[in-house]
Amino acid sequence: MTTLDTTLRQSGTPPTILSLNEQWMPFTANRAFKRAPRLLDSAKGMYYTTSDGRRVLDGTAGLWCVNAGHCREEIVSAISAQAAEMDYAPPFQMGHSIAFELAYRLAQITPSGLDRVFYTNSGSESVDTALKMALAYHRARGEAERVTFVGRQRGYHGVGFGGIAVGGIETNRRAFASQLLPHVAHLPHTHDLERNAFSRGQPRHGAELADALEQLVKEQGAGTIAAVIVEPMAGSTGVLMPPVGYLEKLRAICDAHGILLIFDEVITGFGRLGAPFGADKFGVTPDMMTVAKGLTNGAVPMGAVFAKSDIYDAVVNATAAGIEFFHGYTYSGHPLACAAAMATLDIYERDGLFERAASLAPYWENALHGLRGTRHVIDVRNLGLVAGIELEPREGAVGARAFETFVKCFERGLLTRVTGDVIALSPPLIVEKEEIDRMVSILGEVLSQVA
Ligand code: PXG
Ligand code: PLP
Repeated sequence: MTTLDTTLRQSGTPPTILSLNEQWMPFTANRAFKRAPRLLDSAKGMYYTTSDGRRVLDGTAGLWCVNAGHCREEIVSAISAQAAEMDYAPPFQMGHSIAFELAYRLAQITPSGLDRVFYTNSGSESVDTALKMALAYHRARGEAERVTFVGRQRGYHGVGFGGIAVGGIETNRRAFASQLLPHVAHLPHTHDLERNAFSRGQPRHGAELADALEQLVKEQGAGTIAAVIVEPMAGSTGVLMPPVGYLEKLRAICDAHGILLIFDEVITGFGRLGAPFGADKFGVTPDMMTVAKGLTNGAVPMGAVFAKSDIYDAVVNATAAGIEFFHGYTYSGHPLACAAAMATLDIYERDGLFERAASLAPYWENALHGLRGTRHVIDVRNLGLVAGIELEPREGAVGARAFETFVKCFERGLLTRVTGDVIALSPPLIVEKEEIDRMVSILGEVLSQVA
């Protein structure tokens, strides 16, 4: 049995022997972790404190979600006040005011037309919900034969069966490949180191990759395709920026053939790119948008789908009476999540955090591109307050070098995130220039030391 002596705890709680055996950890090398755990105990602003009392600079906003920084007083007290006022309310055939109030507020900041809000509890649930909405929409309009979903190679859309079917990360699909959705196609990914390495912002080459959608339409017939789902900037797969003109092209092809365009903005939503949403940053408006993470600053799980009112109207008006959309979650619009989201939106607005991200972006870009020339680095890409640093893989051990870098950075007080041989950075939008410099210098030192 794996045990952990926590006598080093600083919090004053009595020393206990904590077992690591029972929790089956998500997306984690369970055995290696339990041999050498990395444990976080508390968080404030830009920093975590580890179980052995070290401060760690949060270079990843938790997991791309704590955009306003950790443990903000306003969010903490909003959650606690709501818990005392009304802990839970059933969302089916019943309503409560804060859920409507939040939806109204969200509709004010979403791109024009995306003003219908459906609540979920995660990005994965948002994706499944949006895919179902696409089918319901076409059925409602008498086009029930539009069933195919088009995703993209290397796409990440969470871990529901819908999300892994349209997703394009092979390791997430392989063990489940025998039971995925039957009508799915994938566009090529847009990663092109040969032409685009060390691009600042959107890369110049690759808009033509969107033509694969036109080709699919030719092969399958437009009348069979329900929706295209893409991340406007692909995060989880290793930070892939959309080439200039690419998203515009996808939008035009979808428009020409009556195909819905879904942007999965679970990472890009709520200021990450220096604009409210990726749609704003890139000037391309989808028909639906999936969000989660930054919606509540990560403080309470919550996701949502934003849909154009035409989609809502078509689905709702197609039913003579009764329930129009047979879908929903026990915790859709959970009062604590709504309270957290309202307080989060207050902070984003009052502190101008989306604008702050935009104004820091040039500094961020210069600092990160300072890693060009550092050992192992074969690409640096950036947009808003996101960066991907791609390393030359070690021969025969894809991902090993980046994982070692992650562990060493953590030991030196910097939290990073790694997928394959890409190190991703996405700090809270409250980050200071001095902290950006520190991230880059820790990362640079570690890279010059790892084999
Ligand atoms: N869509 C996108 C675009 C995401 O980035 C999800 C859906 C799923 O959300 P939930 O809340 O179900 O996890 C995500 C989540 C990483 C990493 O390491 C990224 C995510 C999740 C976990 C790890 O980059 N994104
Ligand atoms: N499984 C069972 C047995 C349930 O009763 C429910 C909800 O009532 C669910 C799963 C779905 O749970 P959720 O609504 O939290 O997604």
